[in-house]
Amino acid sequence: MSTQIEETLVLVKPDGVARNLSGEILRRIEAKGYSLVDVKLVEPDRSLLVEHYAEHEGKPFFEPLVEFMESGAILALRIAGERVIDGFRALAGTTDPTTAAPGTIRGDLGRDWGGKVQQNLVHGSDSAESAARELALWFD
Ligand code: IDP
Ligand code: MG
Repeated sequence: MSTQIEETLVLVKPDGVARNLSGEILRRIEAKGYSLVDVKLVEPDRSLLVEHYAEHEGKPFFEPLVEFMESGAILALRIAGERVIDGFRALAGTTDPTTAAPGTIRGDLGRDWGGKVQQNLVHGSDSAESAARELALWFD
């Protein structure tokens, strides 16, 4: 079995930064054994967010999602480790924070707050292709 080191993009979304959970989220990533390669606090242009979420364009939650992502600072992380792409998705938990499993970032720290969009604290790339595309968008 290959032990190739992967990299993935993690975003602490505006709800996570505003709730001062960046440190807790970083703690979980480091405790799992992944390493931090690069990090920056950003307030991205709308065009970057539209590009980032291109696969969801046209869906009913697309516009509220982009507005939510524009609502405050985002902490972008480039992290590395063996199988980190799947590993971080497991740490994050499933998309809906109300029903995400306890023990995960979304399950322990998130819930629905009555907004129009799921404020689920983090983004993680979902495949090697997405990771390459998204890291280029946010870091290059
Ligand atoms: P993921 O972040 O778990 O990969 P995606 O399906 O890629 O989930 O959706 C991107 C983001 O869009 C989610 O993290 C969440 O913030 C939001 N979202 C996804 N599905 C819905 C929905 O049905 N209603 C509202 N917001 C949603
Ligand atoms: Mg996704």
